[in-house]
Amino acid sequence: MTLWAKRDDMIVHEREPFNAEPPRSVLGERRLTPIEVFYARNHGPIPRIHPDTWRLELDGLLSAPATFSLGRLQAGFEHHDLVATLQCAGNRRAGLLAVRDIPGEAPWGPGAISTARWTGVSLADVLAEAGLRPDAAHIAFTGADVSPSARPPQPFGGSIPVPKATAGDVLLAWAMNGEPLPRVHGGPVRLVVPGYVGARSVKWVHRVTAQDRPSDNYFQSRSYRLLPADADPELAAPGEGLQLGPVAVNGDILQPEDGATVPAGRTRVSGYAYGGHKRGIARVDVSLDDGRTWRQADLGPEPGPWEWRHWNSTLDLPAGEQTITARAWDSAAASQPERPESLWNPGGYVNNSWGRVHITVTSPTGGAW
Ligand SMILES: Nc1nc2c(c(=O)[nH]1)N[C@H]1C(S)=C(S)[C@@H](COP(=O)(O)O)O[C@H]1N2
Ligand SMILES: [Mo]
Repeated sequence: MTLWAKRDDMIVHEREPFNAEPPRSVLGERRLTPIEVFYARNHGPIPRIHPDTWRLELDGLLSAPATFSLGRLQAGFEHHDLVATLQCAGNRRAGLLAVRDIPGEAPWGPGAISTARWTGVSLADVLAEAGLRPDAAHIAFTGADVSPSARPPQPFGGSIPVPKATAGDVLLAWAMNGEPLPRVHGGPVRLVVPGYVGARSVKWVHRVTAQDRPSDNYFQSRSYRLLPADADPELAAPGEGLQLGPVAVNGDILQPEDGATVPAGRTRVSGYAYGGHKRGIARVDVSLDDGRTWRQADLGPEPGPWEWRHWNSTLDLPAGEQTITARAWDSAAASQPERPESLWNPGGYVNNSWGRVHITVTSPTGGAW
């Protein structure tokens, strides 16, 4: 155990603020990601808030603004369990960095995605009690952490449109995989916005505001937006570009590890695929000739609506330098784009290009004895 009770094989991009992802091999093992290897993405110092003193303020376009303690929240509303995948918009940024530099952004591999069972109350229920007014179009969240990387420095925040906030699947969550929500993951209480980029699942949430426009928080209006490839992020006006919300199909290979040396012959290849917002995973294909020919992988059991899906295939690997490629198809028959070159953007977000690992396959006779 090292930082924040994470396993010591985590790939730590930054210690302060703490940013870390699990290695590929760890993610493929199960449906729920154990907390000790769940990726962590932070933009500032992690606040310490006692559950007894935590309060949630609801304000803005509401007929009955209110303040909730954790006890009142837990006593006042029905509890829900939801298995949901969280994926950072920067997941797999390393593939974009290989195309062109993205100054100041961490080179996340394919591990900025994890899945947990979250327990909490439905944001829709809480908003209904607070009397959401018809002129409210967005629900904004504010966290208790102050990010020095924001300009100007400010608490982390963001917003989601009212239809998503009131759909019933967004949780104010206090538990993760059956344990009290750990501090590093937003404890005592965080948002879980399934199907949206991780940035909207605001941790250490203490304020929920109903308003007529998206949040003007730095992390909504400046960061976590998709700018065109030729835009200058310093010059682009706040709110310009596509503010990231719903996630599209993505996936990658988890086994074998990129750069691994494996013996020739039958080898198990496995990975994850995530359909994103309201889409399931319908098929996964794997290729040994960078997409000229494909074969279908075996899909894991049909998951819940907000979960990733694991897949595997056994490939007969010939000796030599090999590239294994994988692409997922979602339930709307959309698939992952072929190359990161076609996706490059100044923030290095949403790289959902084909999964690729380069490996060395040794022939049985070429062994080192
Ligand atoms: N208050 C707050 N909430 C936050 C963040 C943050 O830095 N501060 N990071 C966001 C981002 S970008 C992601 S991807 C997820 C990561 O959640 P995790 O650290 O529990 O994996 O939290 C989101 N919520
Ligand atoms: Mo993120």
